[in-house]
Amino acid sequence: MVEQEKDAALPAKGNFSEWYNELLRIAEIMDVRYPVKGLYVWHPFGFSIRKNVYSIMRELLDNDHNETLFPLLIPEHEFMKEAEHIKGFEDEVYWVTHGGKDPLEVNLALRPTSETAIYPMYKMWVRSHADLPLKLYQVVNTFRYETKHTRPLIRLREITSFKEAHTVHANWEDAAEQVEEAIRIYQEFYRRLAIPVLPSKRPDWDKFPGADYTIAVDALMPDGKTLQVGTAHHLGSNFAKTFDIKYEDPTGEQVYAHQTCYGISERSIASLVSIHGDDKGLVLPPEVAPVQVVIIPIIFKDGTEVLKECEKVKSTLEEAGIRVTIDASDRRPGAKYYRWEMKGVPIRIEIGPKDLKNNAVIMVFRDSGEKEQVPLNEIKDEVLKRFVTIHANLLAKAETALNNRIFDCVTLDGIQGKLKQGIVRMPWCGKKECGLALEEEIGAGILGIPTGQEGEKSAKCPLCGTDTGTWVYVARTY
Ligand code: A5A
Ligand code: ZN
Repeated sequence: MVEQEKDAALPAKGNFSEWYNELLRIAEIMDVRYPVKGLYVWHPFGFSIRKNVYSIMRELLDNDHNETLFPLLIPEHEFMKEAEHIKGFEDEVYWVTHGGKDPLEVNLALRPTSETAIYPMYKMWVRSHADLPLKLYQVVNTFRYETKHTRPLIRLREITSFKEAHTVHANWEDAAEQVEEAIRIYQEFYRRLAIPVLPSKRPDWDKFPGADYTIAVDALMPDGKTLQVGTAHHLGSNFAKTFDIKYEDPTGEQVYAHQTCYGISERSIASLVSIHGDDKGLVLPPEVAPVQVVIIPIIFKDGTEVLKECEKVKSTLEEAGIRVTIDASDRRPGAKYYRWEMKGVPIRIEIGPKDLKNNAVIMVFRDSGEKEQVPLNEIKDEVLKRFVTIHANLLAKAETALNNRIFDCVTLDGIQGKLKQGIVRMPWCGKKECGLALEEEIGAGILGIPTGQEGEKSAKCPLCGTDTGTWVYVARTY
């Protein structure tokens, strides 16, 4: 191995935690050396993945939401208005108390989320039923003084890529429909990332502070723990009453609005790199790969002809909107393969003198490792066709991995054994005591009730023995 390669050796993915940290470093996604706990730096390559991922989110939302941008600082008196919300967040807020040496007249919270920044403005913006529904979103940084173990992209104190949508509706039912729509949008978003997610209704004690209820989507990480990668909250008229958000209905009466909010963060990228990556590094679905095709010239003596052909192939692909790089550095081909495999480039094209004689190139696919000879005049079509199948393969593989790791269990012993491997589905009577006792006894919590559940077979809650038709997901969580 050349020096460079040894430096960059990645631990096997079986050792997930180490693999994850090293992958973020070697593939140049995040630099974790910033000297504040829970704050990390995006490398340009990682940021480029982020850009592609978030443009999918924007595309899905821009359909019928508008993008906006609110201030980072929230005055204390606004932040302190909604009692439940305060209770949920007060231990997590960073406060700005000084301007230079002067104490501020009003302390300012760094937003941990933006309800209390946005809703005082909604009070002024919402006047009539004709203003509804109002659907805005923003992509911002938020700050949470997290006390659990911080990890890059997973648990941050500065969440740098917080997409939060805030909607206002005429009544409770419309808001409930919007929560369902939000979950559909998140499922589509994750489908585009080739990640299957499980939507479930959180138990009451785990809902968003100030909400009527919360639906979350979870992804299964390679170590069998789940990661909550998105949430949608029905806020009822709780915030509307606190912030006095009313509208005039068609009969001229002033009525409180109903609201929802829903958010995702760079956890989406944590799940993306974790679920698809392998022992060689990143594996990216083509749509979000910063480099979609890398061309490696195989040069022996005079490389003029080969390089000319590489440029030609590059232009052809670029004309079709494909992101292409030629690696013409003087590294050995093996070192180049290694490098671009680490970066998750979906397709590698090798072009050498022998290939030119055959009027063909060699294509190698990152997801399967498969090789194929492709005639020069078919390269573009083949690449576009393969992008579709690569995405489908990644999704199918992730779906199989998920389905193989969901286990139905009806006894505490059974649950404990299976939790090491993945997610358990168990009957639950619905009582909080049983939910909390479960956490106590086996150290894993109820994720929630799968959405759309009906007609399940009846079974006994393993904690209290009550018969129930409700089954919940239980998992070890990040
Ligand atoms: N205003 C609503 C949308 C809200 O704040 N919801 S939330 O608290 O549930 O956060 C939305 C999503 O952000 C979560 O589902 C989770 O995926 C992500 N998230 C929350 N805290 C995070 C943290 N400390 N680091 C990274 N992501 C986080
Ligand atoms: Zn019970």
